[in-house]
Amino acid sequence: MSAGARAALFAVVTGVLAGCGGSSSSNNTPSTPGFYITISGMAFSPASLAVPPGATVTVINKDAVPHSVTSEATANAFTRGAVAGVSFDTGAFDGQKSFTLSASAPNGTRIPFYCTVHTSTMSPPNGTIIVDTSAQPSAPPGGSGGGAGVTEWLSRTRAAATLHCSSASVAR
Ligand SMILES: [Cu+2]
Repeated sequence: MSAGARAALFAVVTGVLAGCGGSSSSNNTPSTPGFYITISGMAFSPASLAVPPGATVTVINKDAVPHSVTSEATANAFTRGAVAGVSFDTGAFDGQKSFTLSASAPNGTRIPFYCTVHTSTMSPPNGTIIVDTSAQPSAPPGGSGGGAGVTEWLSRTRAAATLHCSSASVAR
């Protein structure tokens, strides 16, 4: 997505949400743009993600078994490690877990990560976090087993906001 399209999308979403004083979510599915890694079917998606220093990455485990997102010094090392002093580790978890990238992470650093539970049996076995000061958040992954398109996500957001507004006005 171009920066322009992204800015436009943000403006639309902000407008939709601002229309009735924000929106609340009743389930665990993330609803705001951010930095997401989904693990589903023993696979990391995306395999490489650009993240600005200091940003929080949310990892969503859709499998019935625990996984982790753990930094390593080199791909296929399968031991906890750091690159340029930057490390992270969700620990093995079910559901959802977040970690925050160091605010001092040097731009351009590429940090491989793996799953401590499944190591080489993951697909791919290693992912990569790329420190990028210009990286922008993306729409949250949605639906089952794959990322929903931004358009679908936007229409869901809009529907939720509309529902929220109309039920609020009925209550008055
Ligand atoms: Cu795993």
